[in-house]
Amino acid sequence: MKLNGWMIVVAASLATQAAWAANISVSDAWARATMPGQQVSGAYMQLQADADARLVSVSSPVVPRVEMHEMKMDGDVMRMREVKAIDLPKGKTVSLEPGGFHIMLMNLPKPIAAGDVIPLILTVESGGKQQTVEVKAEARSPMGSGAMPNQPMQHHHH
Ligand SMILES: [Cu+2]
Repeated sequence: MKLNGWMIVVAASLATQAAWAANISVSDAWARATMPGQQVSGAYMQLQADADARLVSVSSPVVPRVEMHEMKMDGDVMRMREVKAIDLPKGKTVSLEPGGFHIMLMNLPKPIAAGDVIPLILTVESGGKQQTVEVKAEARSPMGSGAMPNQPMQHHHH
């Protein structure tokens, strides 16, 4: 299946949508292709919920460890930290992007090549209930994006 840059993925579970479920739209999901030997990468997308919701966890069948991170400038150093949840306020487009909130793909067993499709399972909480949203993120080459400096990032876990 060929994925184009702009796509909408809606949870399969929404076919039997209960009254409480938030409708989650996901667009422009992509992951960063890696260099040989690089075991960490990032995934990015835009999310919109039609009810107040929170992204509470992300997993992937092909990535051993997935975390949600926030990147912020601390003085002149860019730092990342893990966050427990990312708020998805009703009707607002929330961007997971280089330099902000992002999904961290860790302990990668093999490199991610441009064009690879990384399946991600988002767990979203809304109205006290949880639902999952399946997203397919297509890998893009770091050369093509140029949005993140090609240097090691400092991770701070609290
Ligand atoms: Cu990170």
